[in-house]
Amino acid sequence: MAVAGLPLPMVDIAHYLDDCKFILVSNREPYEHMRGATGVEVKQPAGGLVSALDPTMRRTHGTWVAWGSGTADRDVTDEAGRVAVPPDENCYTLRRVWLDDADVNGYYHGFANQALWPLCHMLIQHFEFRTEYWERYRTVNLRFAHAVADEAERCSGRAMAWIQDYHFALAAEYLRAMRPSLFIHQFWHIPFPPADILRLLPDGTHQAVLRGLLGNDLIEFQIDRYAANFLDCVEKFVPEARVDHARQTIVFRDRLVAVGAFPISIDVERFEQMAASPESEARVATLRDRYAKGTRQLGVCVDRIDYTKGIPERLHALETLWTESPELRERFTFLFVCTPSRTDLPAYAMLEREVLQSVMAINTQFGTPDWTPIVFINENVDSDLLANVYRAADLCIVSSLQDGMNLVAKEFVACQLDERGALILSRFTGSAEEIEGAILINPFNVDGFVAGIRTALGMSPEERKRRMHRMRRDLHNSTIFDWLDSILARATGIMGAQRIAQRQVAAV
Ligand code: GDG
Repeated sequence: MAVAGLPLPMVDIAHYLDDCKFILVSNREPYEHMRGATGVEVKQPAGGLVSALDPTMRRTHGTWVAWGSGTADRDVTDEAGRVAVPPDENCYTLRRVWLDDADVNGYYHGFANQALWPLCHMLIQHFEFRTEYWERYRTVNLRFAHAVADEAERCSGRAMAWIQDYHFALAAEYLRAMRPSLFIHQFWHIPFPPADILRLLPDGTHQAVLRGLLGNDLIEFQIDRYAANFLDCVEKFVPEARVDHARQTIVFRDRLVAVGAFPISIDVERFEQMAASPESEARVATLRDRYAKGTRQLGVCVDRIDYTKGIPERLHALETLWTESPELRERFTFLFVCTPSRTDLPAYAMLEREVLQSVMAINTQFGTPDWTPIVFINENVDSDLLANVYRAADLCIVSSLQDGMNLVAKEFVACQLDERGALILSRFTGSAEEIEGAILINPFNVDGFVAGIRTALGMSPEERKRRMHRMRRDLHNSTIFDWLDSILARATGIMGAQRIAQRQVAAV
């Protein structure tokens, strides 16, 4: 993957940061050094966050702290785990934190992905708590906090740390103890559960998670409902905290912690460009010729194979549709892009097997010598191909059982340059609260789900165009750069207010 030639950032972060050093913290690193056949190769993991934040980081000359997961990562860093990136351009510092197998197993696969992930998505049948995982999670969060504190120490002036996600629920509190005046904020990408779910974590642990997050000055959630759940949990489980629901603030250990909703989005122009390229036009024409000629229609979906995404529910709805409406056989084909994910965890490996079996059973039951109902791509495909698939489709289904936001819905809208497609979207995604014009479904209600697909299939081209046009217009007003801009505006606003308050105290 390319490491150079990324677009310039559309948010001038320097304008916000003034002389303040920016320290970003995430589990995944923006550049991985890998041992390859021809020596060390540098890879940039695909994904919205890295492609939005890397150009931004280039402007800040700050530091990105992340797990050094590449096979050659240690070969290129100094003793503190630091390396200048992007390679040959040296715009900012990547500070790698080293994790051994037991750390990865306990902190990442264990507590983050087997306890917090299912709990936050309210899919408690997958929830597994082990004390050993929790201990590792604490140790690794502490290690990250030390790395950030060290980075803050290295600069003479002020610094701001921005932590990403549920891998680091405890880091802010540890960091606060090390650097009391550091400005710390955190974006929580996944849902935040109601109190009755959070308390399934053992006594002491759910309170620790909340107190950990309260080490921040600002906690950003995707939508208001998750922010409200967090405030509610703090009120119930952290008796020393004072919660103001109307202002979305908490007074904790004599500090004010702000909470808010900042819905994440995508780099809309990047997706549009991918969907508009000459190669894309050709691929879209091929896809339509093969699957959507004349009155035939093509449905698509794109997911990591994860139990939160409602993949078996989607298969069940399609099976029901083709059973109840034989006339749709050979007239409606569905393309699944299903990327293997977290395959080290038994629940994920099992889900992948289950999905493959269902696809085979459906194709055997309804398929004919000339028609395969489900075309299944079971690998990570490049983002250009994704853009072509989104553009070629007559409809896209996102059927998550719970989802913090869901970027696939927004990517589909961005790539619909011909405005021909309908979006079928689970009510239980953050996106459903933002996108107006989708056909909303409840993935747990198979009949309603099937009715949603029928509505999409039967919708007139004019109505689809009208809806898609509106969704595209709204998306243009809410890109990943708007997201970044609103977070930084809020964070620096709070920082400024804190400085004024400190000066007033000093003057008394
Ligand atoms: C978490 C939250 C929140 C998928 N397959 C391929 C591929 N993808 C890309 C998609 C999309 C991304 O992966 C998936 O994003 P989602 O938003 O659907 O979900 P999570 O990974 O669960 O992310 C979620 C998000 O964080 C951001 O805050 O929206 O709610 O769960 O971008 O396009 N990309 C490529 N090949 C694939 O095969 N290139």
